[in-house]
Amino acid sequence: MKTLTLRRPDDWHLHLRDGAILQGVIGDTSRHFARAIIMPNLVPPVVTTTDARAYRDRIIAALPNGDRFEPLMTLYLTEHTDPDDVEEGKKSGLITAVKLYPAGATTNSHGGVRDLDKAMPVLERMAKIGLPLCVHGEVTTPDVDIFDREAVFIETVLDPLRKRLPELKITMEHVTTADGIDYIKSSKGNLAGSITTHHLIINRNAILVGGIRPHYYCLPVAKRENHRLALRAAAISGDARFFLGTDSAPHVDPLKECACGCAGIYTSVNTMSCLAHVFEEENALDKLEAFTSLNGPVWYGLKPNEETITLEKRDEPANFPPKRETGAGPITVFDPMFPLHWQVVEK
Ligand code: OTD
Ligand code: ZN
Ligand code: ZN
Repeated sequence: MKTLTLRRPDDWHLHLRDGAILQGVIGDTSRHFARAIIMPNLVPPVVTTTDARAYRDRIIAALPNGDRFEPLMTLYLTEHTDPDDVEEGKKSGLITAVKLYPAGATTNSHGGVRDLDKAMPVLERMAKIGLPLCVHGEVTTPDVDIFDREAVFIETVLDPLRKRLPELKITMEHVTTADGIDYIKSSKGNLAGSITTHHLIINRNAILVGGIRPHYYCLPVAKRENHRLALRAAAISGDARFFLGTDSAPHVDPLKECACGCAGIYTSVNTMSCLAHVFEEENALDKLEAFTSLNGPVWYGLKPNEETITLEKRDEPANFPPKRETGAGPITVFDPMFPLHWQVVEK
């Protein structure tokens, strides 16, 4: 039997929600991951240090007994965010990053930023104190095709911002295009990118071929095959600027399976199995640890985890539950459309 031992992974982009969903999903992350950057797009969003502290407490309270897991908190950037509050959040050790959602770009982002100029005082302070900005890198203007939103964002928002404030450390989250990968690779510094599990596995056909498949719909929407291949090449390259951010985004089934379904794919349950499969397929199992456990901590100025996890490749494929039942309803688990032979050995 093949086995693979890695330092315990971290998830550098995760949605845990709140209440019954948080309660239902947190264990799927804390089972395998030591830390995760927690997205602030609750309703209402996590905008102040006080909000973030209270949310962190709710996450800790929801953890299954005995699980050690550290939520790394973020603030949702608005045009009214107070630079002093952000600085205090960083100094107290509570805040790991600030999140930029262009208004309307994804789930619960209507309160995001419309005019980046209005957020410049906060961004300047972040540059000064070394606090990273995580960005959802898509423009939302109606004249831009949804498949081009990322490329246009790089050209019209990200690149100008980086020129204006080169000291600001920016994570381009959930990169979905070859354009994004090339832009990060060509940058001289202060820029890194997270890649999701599902964007390494599906292209846009998964959403549309043979019927509309809402459980493969997420934002940024999956792109053409050439983009998926570029993401794979970056993930397995060992390049320290690329690391895992699952963007696992649970929604209960009724909100996905309807005429106007929510965006989001729930991958926390089987992410490590999926990634081992992908990296093996690419003959790059030796690079998996860099992607899941080493590159992210370096970027965020943290130590890699001391603990390890072991994966085993079994003859029998794993039997993941198709749905995670929660107090708010069932949440469909990502189906990679191939059998998963790699499994984390549960302690
Ligand atoms: N994408 N769904 C959600 C967020 C992300 O852009 C994202 O980070 C969500 O449901 O919160 C999604 O498809
Ligand atoms: Zn996003
Ligand atoms: Zn997300």
